[in-house]
Amino acid sequence: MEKSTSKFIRSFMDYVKARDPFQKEFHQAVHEVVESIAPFLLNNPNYNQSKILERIIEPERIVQFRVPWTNDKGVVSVNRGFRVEMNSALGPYKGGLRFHPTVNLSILKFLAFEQVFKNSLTSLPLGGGKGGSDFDPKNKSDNEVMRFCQSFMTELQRHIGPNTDIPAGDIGVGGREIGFLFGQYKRIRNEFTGVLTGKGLEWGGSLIRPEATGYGAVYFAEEMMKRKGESFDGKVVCISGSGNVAQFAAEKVIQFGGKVVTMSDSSGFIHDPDGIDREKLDYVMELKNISRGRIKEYAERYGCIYKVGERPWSVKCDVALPCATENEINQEEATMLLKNGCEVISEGANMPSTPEAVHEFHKGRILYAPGKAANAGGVAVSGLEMSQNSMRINWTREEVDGRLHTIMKSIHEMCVSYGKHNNGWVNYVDGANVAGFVKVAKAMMAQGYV
Ligand code: NDP
Ligand code: 2IT
Repeated sequence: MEKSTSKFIRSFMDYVKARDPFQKEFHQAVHEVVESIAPFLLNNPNYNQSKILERIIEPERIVQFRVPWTNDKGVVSVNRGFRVEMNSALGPYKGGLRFHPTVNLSILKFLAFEQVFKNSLTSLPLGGGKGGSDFDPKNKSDNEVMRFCQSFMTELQRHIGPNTDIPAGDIGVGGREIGFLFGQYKRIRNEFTGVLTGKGLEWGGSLIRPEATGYGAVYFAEEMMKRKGESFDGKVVCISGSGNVAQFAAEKVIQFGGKVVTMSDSSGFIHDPDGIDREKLDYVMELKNISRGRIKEYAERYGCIYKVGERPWSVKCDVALPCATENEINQEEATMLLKNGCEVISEGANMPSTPEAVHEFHKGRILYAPGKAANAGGVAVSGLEMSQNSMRINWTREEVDGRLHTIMKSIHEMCVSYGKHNNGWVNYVDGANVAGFVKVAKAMMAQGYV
């Protein structure tokens, strides 16, 4: 990297850190994007003159609110609710809600920032946002979750709308939570609109939305492999997580002839060398979505290995699909993956690899797709759900899946065209960041200093 470029990055990061010294995850996400786009900005001084970077890292609006609720025993708790409305240059704010005890402004700003570029890559008219709460849905009854969601939406409803800000799910927010949130929005506003995505099929949801993120991450990996004349057929695949994204990533890998050998949750991972087949995956789906149990129970049922408190990256594989959470692959684990022959990483989760891990993947010249490209299928189908809601029609499964597949292929092409080096190797991080950024930046320039 040229000296002037690294100086530019350093001085900008000093500015970001000085403003919000404790937002580590946000710094990490910003640094990755700025590293990719610095050469472009230095070549296009008009963007710098209009302070495009300073503007793009500053949320247009953040709302934070109190969420009081009572548990089944009548005990009162108070959680924090947030919505970060990051950027509306390309469309209304769009992005998920996360319910997890680790939720804070740093996490939500990093996620909202990533969402802006991800949504831009989908080529759909979507701005970027993210929200959530430090509420932990684990070990809560359905009624407790309902009361929490109702209290959360009682405040959030005044800030969102089908043409303003359209939340969806993320960690801890699935079909059950979206249902409770939607019910409360409708009750207060007296409107049946597409204000949330990930809705149930009978009440405005889209086919393939539950599958979209996991399928999309696998479609993206397939595109990367195709460029090398490879496919999923016969490949050994490690997946982390066992929630929405992990489950449908596993489903698509199985359909493509790959063998999924691991899944995990925050307590540990299972290693099933025989492969998680359709029947075993149905069991995982039942376990996680209905009985809401732990992945350990899989090992007890099928008699395979369970490692307490560990992540699956020590298991030998050809493809790794991190589908749990941020910073879940560190440098040491990245080195281990490479040493064991892993050649493809497609991120279902948001920012699951630390910067040091990404550095190892790049050094190893393997096929590495960052979350904002690889997991864009989820929000893409959310965009398709919004279109169907506006038109008041429902597309078939094949129609939506076909569109999802086309969008993932197109994101892959954009990454290649912006990230290809002279020797043919593709830096998908640079590709995704530059392709995603340029469109947002151009729109912001056209819309004046807002
Ligand atoms: P879920 O809540 O359905 O599942 C999350 C999974 O990850 C669970 O298995 C959970 O285990 C595990 N997990 C969560 N936090 C941690 C942690 N700190 N350490 C270890 N494991 C953890 O969420 P999703 O599947 O929807 O989301 C997974 C990832 O994908 C997130 O990074 C999310 O931002 C990203 N994503 C999701 C999209 C979507 O459409 N849902 C779209 C794009 C990205 P446990 O049950 O023990 O908590
Ligand atoms: O991180 C993400 O892209 C999501 N959680 C999905 C967002 C959405 O609006 O569907």
